[in-house]
Amino acid sequence: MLTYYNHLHSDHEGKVEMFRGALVPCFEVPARVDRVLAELKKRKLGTVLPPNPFDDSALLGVHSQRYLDFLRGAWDDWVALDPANAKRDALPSVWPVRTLRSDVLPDNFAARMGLFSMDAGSPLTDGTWDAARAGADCALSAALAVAGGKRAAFALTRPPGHHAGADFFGGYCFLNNAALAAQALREQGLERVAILDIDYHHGNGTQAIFYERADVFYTSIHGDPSTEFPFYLGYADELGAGAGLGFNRNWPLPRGSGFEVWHATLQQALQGIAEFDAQALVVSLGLDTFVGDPIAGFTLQTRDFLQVGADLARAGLPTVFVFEGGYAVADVGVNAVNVLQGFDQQA
Ligand code: OKP
Ligand code: ZN
Repeated sequence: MLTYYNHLHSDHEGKVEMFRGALVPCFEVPARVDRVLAELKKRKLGTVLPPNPFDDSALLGVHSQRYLDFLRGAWDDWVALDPANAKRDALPSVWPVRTLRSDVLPDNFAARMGLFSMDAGSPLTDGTWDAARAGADCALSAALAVAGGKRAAFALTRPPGHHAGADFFGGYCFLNNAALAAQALREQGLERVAILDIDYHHGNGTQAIFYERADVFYTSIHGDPSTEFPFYLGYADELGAGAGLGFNRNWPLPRGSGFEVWHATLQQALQGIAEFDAQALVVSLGLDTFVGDPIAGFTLQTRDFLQVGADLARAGLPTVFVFEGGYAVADVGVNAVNVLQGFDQQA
Protein backbone atom coordinates (compact mmCIF):
# COMPACT_ATOMS: atom_id res chain seq x y z
CA MET A 1 0.00 0.00 0.00
CA LEU A 2 1.58 3.21 -1.19
CA THR A 3 1.31 5.63 1.76
CA TYR A 4 1.63 9.41 1.83
CA TYR A 5 2.48 10.28 5.41
CA ASN A 6 1.81 13.75 6.82
CA HIS A 7 5.18 14.56 8.36
CA LEU A 8 3.69 17.75 9.89
CA HIS A 9 0.70 16.10 11.60
CA SER A 10 2.05 16.59 15.11
CA ASP A 11 2.23 20.37 14.55
CA HIS A 12 -1.48 20.17 15.30
CA GLU A 13 -1.81 19.21 18.93
CA GLY A 14 -4.87 20.50 20.73
CA LYS A 15 -4.83 20.57 24.49
CA VAL A 16 -8.53 20.60 25.36
CA GLU A 17 -11.99 20.31 23.86
CA MET A 18 -15.33 21.42 25.31
CA PHE A 19 -17.33 18.41 26.54
CA ARG A 20 -20.37 18.50 28.82
CA GLY A 21 -19.48 21.91 30.19
CA ALA A 22 -15.86 21.10 30.93
CA LEU A 23 -12.59 21.42 29.05
CA VAL A 24 -11.31 17.85 28.74
CA PRO A 25 -8.10 16.50 27.14
CA CYS A 26 -8.32 16.03 23.38
CA PHE A 27 -9.11 12.59 21.98
CA GLU A 28 -7.64 13.47 18.60
CA VAL A 29 -3.93 13.13 19.48
CA PRO A 30 -0.70 12.77 17.45
CA ALA A 31 -0.09 9.25 18.82
CA ARG A 32 -2.99 8.02 16.66
CA VAL A 33 -1.04 8.50 13.45
CA ASP A 34 2.25 7.48 15.06
CA ARG A 35 0.65 4.10 15.85
CA VAL A 36 -0.54 3.58 12.28
CA LEU A 37 2.87 4.49 10.87
CA ALA A 38 4.64 2.11 13.27
CA GLU A 39 2.30 -0.74 12.34
CA LEU A 40 2.72 -0.10 8.59
CA LYS A 41 6.49 -0.29 8.98
CA LYS A 42 6.32 -3.36 11.20
CA ARG A 43 4.31 -5.26 8.58
CA LYS A 44 6.37 -3.78 5.70
CA LEU A 45 3.15 -2.85 3.90
CA GLY A 46 4.68 -0.89 1.01
CA THR A 47 6.39 2.45 0.55
CA VAL A 48 5.92 5.45 2.84
CA LEU A 49 6.49 8.82 1.15
CA PRO A 50 6.14 12.47 2.11
CA PRO A 51 3.40 14.25 0.15
CA ASN A 52 4.03 16.19 -3.05
CA PRO A 53 3.38 19.91 -2.62
CA PHE A 54 0.29 21.43 -4.26
CA ASP A 55 -0.64 25.09 -4.69
CA ASP A 56 -3.38 26.51 -2.47
CA SER A 57 -5.46 26.77 -5.66
CA ALA A 58 -5.88 22.97 -5.47
CA LEU A 59 -8.06 23.53 -2.38
CA LEU A 60 -10.54 25.85 -4.12
CA GLY A 61 -12.49 23.03 -5.76
CA VAL A 62 -13.68 22.13 -2.25
CA HIS A 63 -13.20 25.09 0.12
CA SER A 64 -14.13 28.76 -0.18
CA GLN A 65 -11.47 31.42 -0.51
CA ARG A 66 -12.68 33.31 2.54
CA TYR A 67 -12.57 30.18 4.72
CA LEU A 68 -9.02 29.38 3.59
CA ASP A 69 -7.97 32.99 4.27
CA PHE A 70 -9.49 32.75 7.77
CA LEU A 71 -7.88 29.40 8.55
CA ARG A 72 -4.43 30.45 7.34
CA GLY A 73 -4.42 33.53 9.57
CA ALA A 74 -6.48 32.30 12.51
CA TRP A 75 -3.68 31.50 14.94
CA ASP A 76 -1.92 34.84 14.45
CA ASP A 77 -5.25 36.65 14.82
CA TRP A 78 -5.94 34.74 18.03
CA VAL A 79 -2.57 35.64 19.53
CA ALA A 80 -2.97 39.27 18.40
CA LEU A 81 -6.08 39.50 20.60
CA ASP A 82 -3.95 38.86 23.70
CA PRO A 83 -0.33 37.64 23.84
CA ALA A 84 -1.36 35.26 26.64
CA ASN A 85 -3.48 33.42 24.06
CA ALA A 86 -0.27 31.92 22.66
CA LYS A 87 -0.45 29.35 25.47
CA ARG A 88 -4.16 28.58 24.94
CA ASP A 89 -6.00 26.70 22.18
CA ALA A 90 -8.47 28.79 20.22
CA LEU A 91 -12.09 27.64 20.57
CA PRO A 92 -15.27 29.31 19.27
CA SER A 93 -18.00 30.46 21.61
CA VAL A 94 -20.65 32.11 19.41
CA TRP A 95 -22.35 30.95 16.20
CA PRO A 96 -24.62 32.45 13.51
CA VAL A 97 -27.58 30.06 13.88
CA ARG A 98 -30.98 30.59 12.22
CA THR A 99 -31.99 34.26 11.72
CA LEU A 100 -28.40 35.47 12.14
CA ARG A 101 -26.31 36.39 9.09
CA SER A 102 -23.53 34.18 7.79
CA ASP A 103 -22.79 36.39 4.77
CA VAL A 104 -21.14 39.07 6.92
CA LEU A 105 -17.47 38.89 7.88
CA PRO A 106 -17.05 40.50 11.30
CA ASP A 107 -13.70 41.98 12.30
CA ASN A 108 -14.09 40.48 15.76
CA PHE A 109 -12.07 37.25 15.87
CA ALA A 110 -14.46 35.30 18.12
CA ALA A 111 -17.24 36.15 15.70
CA ARG A 112 -15.19 34.87 12.76
CA MET A 113 -14.28 31.66 14.68
CA GLY A 114 -18.00 30.98 15.11
CA LEU A 115 -18.87 31.87 11.53
CA PHE A 116 -16.35 29.31 10.25
CA SER A 117 -17.04 26.46 12.72
CA MET A 118 -19.70 24.01 13.88
CA ASP A 119 -18.63 23.05 17.41
CA ALA A 120 -16.43 23.89 20.40
CA GLY A 121 -14.73 20.52 20.35
CA SER A 122 -12.13 21.32 17.72
CA PRO A 123 -9.27 23.38 19.12
CA LEU A 124 -7.27 25.44 16.64
CA THR A 125 -3.59 25.69 17.53
CA ASP A 126 -0.31 27.19 16.39
CA GLY A 127 0.37 24.37 13.93
CA THR A 128 -3.17 23.60 12.77
CA TRP A 129 -2.87 25.27 9.36
CA ASP A 130 0.51 23.72 8.53
CA ALA A 131 -0.64 20.25 9.62
CA ALA A 132 -4.00 20.40 7.83
CA ARG A 133 -2.39 21.89 4.72
CA ALA A 134 0.21 19.09 4.52
CA GLY A 135 -2.62 16.60 5.08
CA ALA A 136 -4.40 18.02 2.06
CA ASP A 137 -1.19 17.47 0.10
CA CYS A 138 -1.23 13.82 1.23
CA ALA A 139 -4.80 13.35 0.02
CA LEU A 140 -4.05 15.05 -3.30
CA SER A 141 -0.86 13.01 -3.74
CA ALA A 142 -2.74 9.77 -3.10
CA ALA A 143 -5.45 10.77 -5.59
CA LEU A 144 -2.90 11.58 -8.29
CA ALA A 145 -1.09 8.29 -7.74
CA VAL A 146 -4.36 6.40 -8.18
CA ALA A 147 -5.40 8.49 -11.20
CA GLY A 148 -1.98 7.63 -12.64
CA GLY A 149 -2.64 3.90 -12.43
CA LYS A 150 -1.86 2.75 -8.87
CA ARG A 151 -4.41 0.23 -7.59
CA ALA A 152 -4.58 2.07 -4.25
CA ALA A 153 -2.92 4.70 -2.07
CA PHE A 154 -3.30 5.80 1.54
CA ALA A 155 -3.25 9.33 2.93
CA LEU A 156 -2.01 8.88 6.50
CA THR A 157 -2.82 12.18 8.09
CA ARG A 158 -4.42 14.05 10.94
CA PRO A 159 -6.32 16.17 11.80
CA PRO A 160 -9.14 14.25 10.08
CA GLY A 161 -11.33 15.87 7.42
CA HIS A 162 -14.83 14.54 6.83
CA HIS A 163 -16.72 16.95 9.12
CA ALA A 164 -15.09 20.02 7.54
CA GLY A 165 -17.38 21.76 5.07
CA ALA A 166 -16.66 24.12 2.22
CA ASP A 167 -16.35 26.96 4.74
CA PHE A 168 -16.27 25.58 8.27
CA PHE A 169 -14.24 23.43 10.63
CA GLY A 170 -15.55 21.13 13.36
CA GLY A 171 -15.55 17.56 14.63
CA TYR A 172 -11.73 17.79 14.85
CA CYS A 173 -11.59 18.50 11.07
CA PHE A 174 -10.26 21.57 9.20
CA LEU A 175 -9.67 20.66 5.55
CA ASN A 176 -11.76 17.92 3.96
CA ASN A 177 -9.12 15.47 2.75
CA ALA A 178 -11.56 12.93 1.28
CA ALA A 179 -13.41 15.63 -0.65
CA LEU A 180 -10.11 16.98 -1.95
CA ALA A 181 -9.11 13.49 -3.12
CA ALA A 182 -12.47 12.96 -4.86
CA GLN A 183 -12.32 16.36 -6.55
CA ALA A 184 -8.73 15.70 -7.69
CA LEU A 185 -9.80 12.37 -9.21
CA ARG A 186 -12.54 14.23 -11.10
CA GLU A 187 -10.07 16.81 -12.34
CA GLN A 188 -7.78 14.01 -13.49
CA GLY A 189 -10.55 12.89 -15.82
CA LEU A 190 -12.37 10.17 -13.87
CA GLU A 191 -16.02 10.87 -14.59
CA ARG A 192 -17.74 9.22 -11.63
CA VAL A 193 -16.14 9.04 -8.20
CA ALA A 194 -17.68 7.33 -5.17
CA ILE A 195 -16.89 8.21 -1.56
CA LEU A 196 -17.52 5.50 1.02
CA ASP A 197 -17.36 6.83 4.57
CA ILE A 198 -16.90 4.10 7.18
CA ASP A 199 -15.98 6.32 10.11
CA TYR A 200 -18.37 5.92 13.07
CA HIS A 201 -19.50 9.51 12.59
CA HIS A 202 -21.39 10.77 9.56
CA GLY A 203 -19.18 12.86 7.25
CA ASN A 204 -21.45 15.88 7.14
CA GLY A 205 -18.84 18.05 5.44
CA THR A 206 -18.19 15.62 2.61
CA GLN A 207 -21.91 15.04 2.07
CA ALA A 208 -22.63 18.76 1.94
CA ILE A 209 -19.78 19.53 -0.47
CA PHE A 210 -21.14 17.10 -3.07
CA TYR A 211 -24.86 17.19 -2.21
CA GLU A 212 -25.97 18.85 -5.45
CA ARG A 213 -23.56 17.00 -7.72
CA ALA A 214 -24.19 13.86 -9.78
CA ASP A 215 -20.50 13.16 -10.47
CA VAL A 216 -19.53 12.30 -6.88
CA PHE A 217 -21.66 9.73 -5.02
CA TYR A 218 -21.40 9.90 -1.23
CA THR A 219 -22.45 6.94 0.90
CA SER A 220 -21.84 6.50 4.63
CA ILE A 221 -22.38 3.92 7.37
CA HIS A 222 -22.46 5.59 10.79
CA GLY A 223 -24.00 5.88 14.22
CA ASP A 224 -27.56 7.24 14.05
CA PRO A 225 -27.20 11.03 14.18
CA SER A 226 -30.30 11.23 16.35
CA THR A 227 -27.99 10.19 19.20
CA GLU A 228 -24.48 10.52 17.72
CA PHE A 229 -22.30 13.41 16.48
CA PRO A 230 -22.77 15.35 14.15
CA PHE A 231 -26.49 15.16 15.11
CA TYR A 232 -27.82 17.54 12.45
CA LEU A 233 -26.99 15.54 9.29
CA GLY A 234 -26.62 11.92 8.25
CA TYR A 235 -30.25 10.74 8.23
CA ALA A 236 -31.54 8.14 5.77
CA ASP A 237 -33.84 10.57 3.96
CA GLU A 238 -30.92 12.70 2.68
CA LEU A 239 -30.73 11.59 -0.94
CA GLY A 240 -29.07 14.59 -2.63
CA ALA A 241 -30.65 17.68 -4.20
CA GLY A 242 -31.00 19.23 -7.64
CA ALA A 243 -28.68 17.51 -10.10
CA GLY A 244 -27.35 15.51 -7.13
CA LEU A 245 -30.69 13.90 -6.27
CA GLY A 246 -30.08 10.15 -5.99
CA PHE A 247 -26.33 10.54 -5.49
CA ASN A 248 -26.26 10.55 -1.69
CA ARG A 249 -27.07 7.54 0.49
CA ASN A 250 -26.86 7.29 4.27
CA TRP A 251 -26.89 4.13 6.36
CA PRO A 252 -27.42 5.18 9.99
CA LEU A 253 -27.23 2.28 12.47
CA PRO A 254 -28.19 2.32 16.15
CA ARG A 255 -25.50 2.83 18.75
CA GLY A 256 -24.39 -0.63 19.91
CA SER A 257 -24.53 -2.22 16.45
CA GLY A 258 -22.06 -5.07 15.84
CA PHE A 259 -20.15 -6.45 12.87
CA GLU A 260 -22.94 -8.68 11.58
CA VAL A 261 -25.31 -5.82 10.86
CA TRP A 262 -22.48 -3.43 9.95
CA HIS A 263 -21.06 -5.90 7.43
CA ALA A 264 -24.45 -6.54 5.83
CA THR A 265 -24.85 -2.78 5.51
CA LEU A 266 -21.43 -2.51 3.88
CA GLN A 267 -22.61 -4.88 1.14
CA GLN A 268 -25.58 -2.57 0.50
CA ALA A 269 -23.38 0.50 0.38
CA LEU A 270 -21.01 -1.26 -2.05
CA GLN A 271 -23.98 -2.27 -4.20
CA GLY A 272 -24.92 1.41 -4.45
CA ILE A 273 -21.39 2.22 -5.58
CA ALA A 274 -21.56 -0.54 -8.22
CA GLU A 275 -24.95 0.75 -9.47
CA PHE A 276 -23.47 4.24 -9.72
CA ASP A 277 -20.78 2.65 -11.93
CA ALA A 278 -17.98 4.47 -10.13
CA GLN A 279 -14.60 4.68 -11.82
CA ALA A 280 -12.72 5.29 -8.58
CA LEU A 281 -13.35 5.01 -4.86
CA VAL A 282 -12.34 7.24 -1.96
CA VAL A 283 -12.65 5.58 1.45
CA SER A 284 -12.97 7.80 4.52
CA LEU A 285 -11.22 5.32 6.77
CA GLY A 286 -12.29 5.86 10.35
CA LEU A 287 -11.44 3.11 12.84
CA ASP A 288 -13.75 4.39 15.57
CA THR A 289 -16.23 1.60 14.78
CA PHE A 290 -13.92 -0.49 17.01
CA VAL A 291 -15.50 -1.89 20.20
CA GLY A 292 -12.88 -0.20 22.35
CA ASP A 293 -13.30 3.30 20.97
CA PRO A 294 -13.77 5.83 23.77
CA ILE A 295 -16.13 8.19 21.90
CA ALA A 296 -18.13 5.85 19.66
CA GLY A 297 -20.65 3.01 20.01
CA PHE A 298 -20.22 0.13 17.51
CA THR A 299 -18.57 -3.16 18.46
CA LEU A 300 -16.28 -4.17 15.56
CA GLN A 301 -13.32 -6.34 16.56
CA THR A 302 -9.74 -6.09 15.38
CA ARG A 303 -10.04 -9.17 13.12
CA ASP A 304 -13.16 -7.72 11.45
CA PHE A 305 -11.06 -4.98 9.86
CA LEU A 306 -9.19 -7.54 7.72
CA GLN A 307 -12.55 -8.63 6.31
CA VAL A 308 -13.52 -5.00 5.67
CA GLY A 309 -10.35 -4.48 3.63
CA ALA A 310 -11.02 -7.59 1.55
CA ASP A 311 -14.60 -6.49 0.87
CA LEU A 312 -13.40 -3.07 -0.26
CA ALA A 313 -10.89 -4.67 -2.64
CA ARG A 314 -13.66 -6.80 -4.17
CA ALA A 315 -15.34 -3.60 -5.35
CA GLY A 316 -12.53 -3.73 -7.92
CA LEU A 317 -11.96 0.04 -8.08
CA PRO A 318 -8.85 2.23 -7.95
CA THR A 319 -9.01 3.27 -4.31
CA VAL A 320 -7.78 6.19 -2.23
CA PHE A 321 -7.85 5.57 1.53
CA VAL A 322 -7.98 8.67 3.74
CA PHE A 323 -7.38 8.32 7.47
CA GLU A 324 -10.19 9.79 9.59
CA GLY A 325 -11.18 8.89 13.20
CA GLY A 326 -10.23 6.11 15.60
CA TYR A 327 -9.44 7.08 19.18
CA ALA A 328 -8.52 3.80 20.87
CA VAL A 329 -4.88 4.76 20.51
CA ALA A 330 -3.37 1.40 21.46
CA ASP A 331 -5.47 -0.40 18.82
CA VAL A 332 -5.86 2.12 16.01
CA GLY A 333 -2.60 1.13 14.27
CA VAL A 334 -3.41 -2.57 14.09
CA ASN A 335 -7.02 -1.89 13.09
CA ALA A 336 -6.12 0.56 10.30
CA VAL A 337 -3.39 -1.63 8.88
CA ASN A 338 -5.70 -4.65 9.03
CA VAL A 339 -7.99 -2.87 6.56
CA LEU A 340 -5.07 -2.02 4.28
CA GLN A 341 -3.57 -5.51 4.47
CA GLY A 342 -6.96 -7.15 3.93
CA PHE A 343 -7.31 -4.97 0.83
CA ASP A 344 -3.82 -5.72 -0.50
CA GLN A 345 -4.23 -9.49 -0.01
CA GLN A 346 -7.53 -9.48 -1.89
CA ALA A 347 -6.54 -6.99 -4.62
C1 OKP B 1 -14.46 13.04 14.49
B1 OKP B 1 -14.36 11.87 13.52
C2 OKP B 1 -16.44 13.60 22.62
C3 OKP B 1 -17.26 14.54 21.79
C4 OKP B 1 -17.24 14.16 20.36
C5 OKP B 1 -16.94 15.20 18.15
C6 OKP B 1 -16.55 13.89 17.57
C7 OKP B 1 -15.80 14.09 16.29
C8 OKP B 1 -15.38 12.81 15.64
N1 OKP B 1 -16.00 14.21 23.82
N2 OKP B 1 -17.09 15.31 19.55
O1 OKP B 1 -15.54 11.61 12.81
O2 OKP B 1 -13.85 10.67 14.08
ZN1 ZN C 1 -15.42 9.47 13.78
